[in-house]
Amino acid sequence: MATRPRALSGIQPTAGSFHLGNYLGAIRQYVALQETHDAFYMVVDLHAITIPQEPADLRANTRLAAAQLLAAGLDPQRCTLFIQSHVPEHAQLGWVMNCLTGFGEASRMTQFKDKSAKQGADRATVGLFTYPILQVADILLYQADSVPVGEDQRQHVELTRDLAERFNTRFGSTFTIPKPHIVKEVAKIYDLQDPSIKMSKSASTPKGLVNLLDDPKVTAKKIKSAVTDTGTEIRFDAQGKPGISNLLTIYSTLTGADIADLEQRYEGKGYGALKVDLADAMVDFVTPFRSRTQEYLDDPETLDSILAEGAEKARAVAAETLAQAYDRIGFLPAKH
Ligand code: AQP
Repeated sequence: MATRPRALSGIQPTAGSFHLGNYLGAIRQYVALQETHDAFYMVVDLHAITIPQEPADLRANTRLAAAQLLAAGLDPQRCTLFIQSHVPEHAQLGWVMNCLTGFGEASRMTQFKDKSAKQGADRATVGLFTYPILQVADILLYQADSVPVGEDQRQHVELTRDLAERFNTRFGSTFTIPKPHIVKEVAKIYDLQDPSIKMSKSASTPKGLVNLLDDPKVTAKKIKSAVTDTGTEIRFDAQGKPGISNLLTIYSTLTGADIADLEQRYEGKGYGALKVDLADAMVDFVTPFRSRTQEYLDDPETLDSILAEGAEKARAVAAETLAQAYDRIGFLPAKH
């Protein structure tokens, strides 16, 4: 049997719930790729501590993140799901990649600029500055061909490609050069109250952010009070009608309906009708999602054993890649 291409991605356990942008931009792609790829997905707790975390919250959110990924459709029979800190090779290869990255090159990462601005210049850590480089190691350890992410992560996958090529040129062919897997239509889901910015847990106001684990009634209300544009026509026009276009994207992706069909269905009906139906579609989606997440949380033994098995499978791959990279660099092998 031909081996499948590899996919790798990670998501941070930095909130009590994933939001709709995380789900549509990234997690749906994780679920799809497990059918066609040898897929590795991780909860990136090492990345989470680039911003201060309360230890008890971090622990709880890490479990919650794993439970939500399973509830969203990741199947441990078809993919490898693990916690990043359970595989120490990430930090080890991360150091190597730090030593290959130019300071100016790292300084150009726009995510660092955004995130450090939110933290305040004095409070941003060196870890926040170098987190894209840890992400490089995350991807290269698994020899990933494809990296499903939202648009905001494109620059980091480009950095990964650059560093993989640099390492391969300097030390001999070692790493697969990965490609971002970004689905254009959902690459950037926008804030419901300000459709000029991406939906994000740190930048969005509570009314602009749809958390998947919120009470469905709250979610329905947020959809119904989403900012729309002047006029009444329901038409996809990302520039001229960003609010309604965002709602059409969300509706189309959740229900599988074509945007053109939606435009026809709502012709002459006004924004209210679309919002009511989208609110219903959201409730239909989040209600079972919430209960499936709760089922995993209520059964910590099963969750732990899925994560233990995932870490074991991930370590086998990561250790082999790291050993090869260490050897190429010229590190003296340890004799046991
Ligand atoms: N609005 C979005 N639209 C599409 N994709 C998105 N992603 C995040 N927001 C959107 C994608 O979700 C994946 C996980 O991202 P993460 O672990 O980096 O989550 P995050 O950055 O903590 O999410 P936020 O809300 O964007 O956090 P802040 O506010 O801290 O920056 C990634 O693939 C990401 O592209």
